[in-house]
Amino acid sequence: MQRLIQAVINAGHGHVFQWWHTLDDAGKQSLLQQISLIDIAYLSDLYRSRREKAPAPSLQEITPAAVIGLPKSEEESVLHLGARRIGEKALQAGEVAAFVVAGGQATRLGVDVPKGAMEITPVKRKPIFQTHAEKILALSKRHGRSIPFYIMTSESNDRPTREFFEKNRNFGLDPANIFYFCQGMMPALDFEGKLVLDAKDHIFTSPNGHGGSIFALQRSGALDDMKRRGIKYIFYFQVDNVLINLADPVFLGYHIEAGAEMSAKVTAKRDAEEKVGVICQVNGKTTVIEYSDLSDEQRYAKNPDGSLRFSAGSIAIHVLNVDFVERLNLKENTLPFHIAEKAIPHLSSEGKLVKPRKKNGLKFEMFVFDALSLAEKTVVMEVDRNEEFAPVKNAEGEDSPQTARDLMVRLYAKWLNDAGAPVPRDKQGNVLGAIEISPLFALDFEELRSKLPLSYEVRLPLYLGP
Ligand code: UD2
Repeated sequence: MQRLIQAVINAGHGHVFQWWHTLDDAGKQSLLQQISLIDIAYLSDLYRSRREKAPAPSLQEITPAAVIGLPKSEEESVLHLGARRIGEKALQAGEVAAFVVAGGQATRLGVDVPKGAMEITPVKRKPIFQTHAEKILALSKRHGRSIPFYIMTSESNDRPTREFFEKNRNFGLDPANIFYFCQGMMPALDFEGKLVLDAKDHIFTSPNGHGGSIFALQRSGALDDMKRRGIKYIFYFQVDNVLINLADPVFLGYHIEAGAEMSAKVTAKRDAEEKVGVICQVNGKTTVIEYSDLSDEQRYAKNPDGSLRFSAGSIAIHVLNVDFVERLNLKENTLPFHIAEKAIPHLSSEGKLVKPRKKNGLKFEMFVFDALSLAEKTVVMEVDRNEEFAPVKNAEGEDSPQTARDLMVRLYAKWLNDAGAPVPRDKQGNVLGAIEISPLFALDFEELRSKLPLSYEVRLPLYLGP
C-alpha cells in the first residue's frame, strides 16, 4: 500500500490523498483500489502529447472513399438484390448479432434516464430501446433465427438500463439473448495534467468513448459468447438513431461478399457544414475525419459538377467481424485517444463538489471508426438519410426528439403513399397528424405493402401494430 501511495506521489498526483486523514477504512480501500487500476504513466504520455496532434492530411493526401452508391440503374438494383440474398443467408444461419453502444452520458439531451429509455415514437411514445427491440423481434421472426442483442452501457447508466428492460419485460425479447456489459472508464486530467477528485475517496472518470467497445466486447466475455453462438458479424449502431435499419441484409451482404473486416454506412452530407465525420481514403486506408478536423479547403472542396468532394458523412453504422475485433484486442492501445476540453466536476478546497460551467480539464475518448483504417478490407455503402438516420442528440432544435418524430412520420407516410394509401396532407405537403408503424407490423415498405388491405383509408393519428 505504502509503495503504491509513494508511486502516485512521485508521479505528481499526491493531491489525491488530500482527504486521506478523513476517510474510513472502506474509503481508503476504495481510493487505493481505483488508483491501482489507473495507468498513470500512460495518462502522463497522453497529456504530454496533447498538442502533438499529427497534422491533418492535406487536400492532396486525401481522396474520396470508394462508395457503393444508392442504386440508380437496373444493373445496380440487381447487385443490391444479390447482396441482400447473401445478408439474408447470414441472418438465417444465425451469424449476425445486434450491438448497440449506449454508454454515452446524453449530456446535450440533459435527461437523467438512459437515452434509450426516452419516450420517442410519434403515437404510442414508445421508448427508443423498444423500437430497437421490436426490430430485433421482427427480424428474428422473419429469418427464423434469434438475433442476440449486445448492449454496451457505462458505469452510470448500466443499472438503470438493465432495470428498464426488466421492468418492461425485455420488450418481448428472451433475456437469454440479451447481453449487457459496461464499457471502460478513463480518468480526466485538469489543465495542469493532474488527476481530479470528485469525492474525497474517488477520482473523476468518464466513459472511454464508443471505441472502448472494441475492448469491452472482449473483456466482458461478449466476444466469447458470440463465438459460442456461431456469430461472425457484429451489426454496430448507436442508441440514438431511431430510424436504424437494423441488421440491414444489403449492407451485411456487400460486407460479406467483399470479404471485408469492417464496413461503414454513409449518407450524402446535407451541406458542407453538417457536423458528421467524413469517410475518405488517406494513404490508401479508409479513414473517418471528424468534422472539426477538416480544413475549410477540404470541407468546401467541390467536384466539377458542383457537388461536395468529401460528402460521405459517417452515420456511425458498422459491420465488424468477430475475428477482426479479436485481432484488435491482441495488442494494447490499438486505437488512439482523442482529447477534448470539458467541464470536469471537482472538489472545492472545503471538500464540496463543484460542477463548473467552464471547461477546466481534459477528457480522453476512443472512437470506433478509427478501427476502419486497421481493417484489411472495408466496404462503404451509401443509404438514403430519410430512410435510415434520425439521431436524437439535443433536447430541442436540430437532431432532437421532435425532429426524430417528424422523420418517422414522414417515412411512414411515404411508405403508405407508395403502397397506395394516400395520407392527408396540407398544401405544403406536411402530414396532418401522427403516424406510427411498429416493426412488428411491418419492418419495411415491402412488408407494409404486402399487409395493407386494398383501398386502405388512412385516418390520423394512425398506429399500425402487431
Ligand atoms: C457521432 C459521430 C459523428 C456522426 C454522429 C451520427 C463521433 C465522435 N462522432 O457524433 O461523426 O457519425 O455520431 O449520429 O463519434 N457512446 C458510448 N460511449 C461513450 C461515448 C459515446 O457508448 O463513451 C455512444 C453514445 O451512447 C451514442 C454514440 O456513442 O449512442 C454517439 O455518441 P455521441 O452522441 O457523443 O456522438 P456525436 O453526436 O458526437
